[in-house]
Amino acid sequence: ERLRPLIAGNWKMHGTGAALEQIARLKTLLQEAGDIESEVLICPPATLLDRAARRAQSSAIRIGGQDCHADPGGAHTGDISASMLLDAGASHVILGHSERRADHGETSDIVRDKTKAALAAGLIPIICVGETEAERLAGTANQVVGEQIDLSLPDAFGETPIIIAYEPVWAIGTGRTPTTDDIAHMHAHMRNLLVARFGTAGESALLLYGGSVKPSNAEEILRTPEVNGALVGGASLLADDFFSIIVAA
Ligand code: G2H
Repeated sequence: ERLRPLIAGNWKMHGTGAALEQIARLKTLLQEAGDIESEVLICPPATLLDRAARRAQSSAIRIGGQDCHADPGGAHTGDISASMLLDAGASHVILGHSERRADHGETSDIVRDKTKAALAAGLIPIICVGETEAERLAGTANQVVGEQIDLSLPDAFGETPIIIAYEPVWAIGTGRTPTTDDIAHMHAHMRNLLVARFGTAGESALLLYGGSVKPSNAEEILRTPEVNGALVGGASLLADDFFSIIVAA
């Protein structure tokens, strides 16, 4: 049985109020298209969450955060808790993106704590993993991603679906992508690890690919075995580009 694909847009640190027009445009495109198989998610900057959620109302577009704190509240200036994201209209949260791991020193242990916090608040976490170019060249990509999965995931997800995004660091925002063979191998490796640890929840886990997904390569990537969707950065900023990736799934 084919898992329902998830196409998630990660706006990163892009967008002020004017960018909400892209959500309105996407809403129109989706309405005109009628039945779309994929689930559609947009993760705007935190400042836009509430307005984005309002714009997305009565459409199939869901809204997510890009990070949350591991604690439910407290003296953490500048941070945002999982329940705050939920309150602002988010259903999902991206965790452990390589930019967070690099810019903010997020280790897999921290990502696991954040994942627990997201689950406790009722958010669906999207946990990011991926090797650097040096690790790929050294032949350790499988081991690195395996360790990230082992450590970044808590032991129980309850009823919440497990969603992992495989984002090779060297493919992010560079226009370079792995071959579909390389993606298929890594996704099969991740599937095996998840099934071994979580059983049927691992079988139904959504394995997204991320890193320079764009309209011109989306179809090929999205029909690669064990790819259940995409996490899209740059190409999610314009509704028309993002829409063509959505319909390619
Ligand atoms: C990878 C991806 C979205 P881009 O980070 O998370 O970004 O599609 O711009 O490579």
